[in-house]
Amino acid sequence: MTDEHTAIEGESGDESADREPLFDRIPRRNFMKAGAAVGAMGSLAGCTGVLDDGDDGLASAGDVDAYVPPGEHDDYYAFLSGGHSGEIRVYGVPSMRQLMRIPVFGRESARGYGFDDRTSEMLEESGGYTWGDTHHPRISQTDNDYDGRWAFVNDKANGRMARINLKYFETDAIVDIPNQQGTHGACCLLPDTKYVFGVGEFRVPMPNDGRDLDDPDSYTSTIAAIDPETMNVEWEVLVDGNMDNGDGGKDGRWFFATGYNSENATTVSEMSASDTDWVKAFDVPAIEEAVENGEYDEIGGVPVVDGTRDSPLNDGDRPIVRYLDVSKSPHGVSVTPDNKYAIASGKLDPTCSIIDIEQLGEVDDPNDAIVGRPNLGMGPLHTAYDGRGHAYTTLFIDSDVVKWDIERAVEAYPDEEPEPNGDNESPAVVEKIDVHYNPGHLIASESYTADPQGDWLISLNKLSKDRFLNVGPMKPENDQLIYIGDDEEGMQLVKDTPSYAEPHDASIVSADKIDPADVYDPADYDEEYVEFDESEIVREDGRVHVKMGSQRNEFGFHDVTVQEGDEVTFTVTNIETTQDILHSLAIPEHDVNIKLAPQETREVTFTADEPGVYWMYCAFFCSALHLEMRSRLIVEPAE
Ligand code: CUK
Ligand code: CUA
Repeated sequence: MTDEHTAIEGESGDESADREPLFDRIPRRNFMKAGAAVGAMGSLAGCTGVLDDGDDGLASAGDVDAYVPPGEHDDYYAFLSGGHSGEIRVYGVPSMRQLMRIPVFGRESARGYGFDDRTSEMLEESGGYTWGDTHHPRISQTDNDYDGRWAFVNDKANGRMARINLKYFETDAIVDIPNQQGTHGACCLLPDTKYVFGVGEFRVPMPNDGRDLDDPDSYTSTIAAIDPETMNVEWEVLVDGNMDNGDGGKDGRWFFATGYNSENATTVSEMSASDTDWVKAFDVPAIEEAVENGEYDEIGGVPVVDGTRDSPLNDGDRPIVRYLDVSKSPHGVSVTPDNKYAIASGKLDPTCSIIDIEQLGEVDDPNDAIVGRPNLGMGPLHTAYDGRGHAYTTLFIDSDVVKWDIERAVEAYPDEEPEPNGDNESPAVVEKIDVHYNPGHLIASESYTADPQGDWLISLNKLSKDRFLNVGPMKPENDQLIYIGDDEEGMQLVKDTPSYAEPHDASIVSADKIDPADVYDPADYDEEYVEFDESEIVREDGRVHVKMGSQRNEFGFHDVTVQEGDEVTFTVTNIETTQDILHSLAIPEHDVNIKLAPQETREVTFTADEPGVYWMYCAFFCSALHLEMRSRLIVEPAE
């Protein structure tokens, strides 16, 4: 998708983009799936034995080589959410090197995000909040496989959904979702990302305009279906109880959401009183039909369909929402790669509930579609897949990842399943590995597609305790890389990676499925591209528009003179075509800071309100004359 611009390379002398990724010369996927890859892989890559066998509770990782030599590329991109730091981090897997950070809901100065007019308007128009809480980065798919177009991520704090453009690895759209206070779950309806779903967590009065303040029974939450191209909310469905996480089925029909407060309570003890809560299964085509037939109320500017249990739309033989009783306060839910099951994790109950998706459409009582309840251990939160029939579930309280056999769990249900008391495990359990410590999500390579790669798994642990140098009372979290490609040897812990608060979920994507640009394409943005020698200053009644190019090592003007009180707009283009050569425009004491990657143009508007001389400088080290790349903004005193 970036053909025109990836060709611009030679000047920097950087050939690394042309190098084949590590291990790529062999048909690695099938090889790994055969489950005998470890030894051979080690010899191919030059086995270094990164961890030794010990009696410290770690599985042996002596044979797994996750070393990526200097100058070599990783096999995968991992997109991790940054929680209330409001960003997305990009790691390489298996090296776990942090490659990039993508600011989403908060300003970030190194990228000039939230400083230029375009991104600051986007943040302003999506609510004007200064922070967000990213949880679930999901990558767009076509035909149930990653298509490299977009990543989506929710804002749990302010009820928003953002889109990240994977050509430029930057946030290009944010929608403030009506009627949702906290948008928790985020996921795509597959196979082709027809919708991105935002799952509303906090129940509120509907609309939340001062009515029903102390009547929690009338609070509701919704799921929102967002068009990925326009980022418009197409419709919402209102439900009983709250919602937590969600996952979309792979054939366009079902969407699943967990919830932990069927009690409609407002305190923690009341919220966990009931022994069961719901998984809600949304029948998407049935909802679309209701919208088409006008069976909705318009609230907050969007069609809201009534999916509560008493709704007439849940009365006939094609209810729009099915409520399944699962054990207490389920948390994660994810659909298996073959679209056969949705698996919901118990959180306050040691079991996962396995929902048979085909039966769900046929049975009268949706509870009859629950075909397994393996007893896994304490605190199951999230589940990932290897494509070989295994599920991997994090056990928050036990600090384990448990690997289990999905079909074996279905077979064992209900007669062979032990009472869920934490001591007796399901016969479906294959093995457990200690993680350090208290995992939330986990993610396996391409686990959210129809074809997981089955080699790497990252356990996103909330606590690191004493595993890193002490950096004060706020410790890093610990993302642990685990090799899952060898069913004989079992899971092998390979690497600890300290991380800043707070990854919740991640997606791991094969490197060859993403094709980022090296330089910007001016056709992709609205700002006017300014050639260096066409720099000009346009003045009109107290407004000054400075259009200038920039290159090593100067801006289009050496001096720009304005009057105190002028509203000044700079439109600045970096005319370089060489990858890696960035400039920026920083103006001290005016809070001006825009980043300019090659061929990028940004605009920034401010008021020159203090007379004086201000050195406008380039903040990226762009050449030996980088420090000299500066011009004067001269603000003349008003008469
Ligand atoms: S939630 Cu954070 S550990 Cu947002 Cu997916 Cu479970
Ligand atoms: Cu341009 Cu430094």
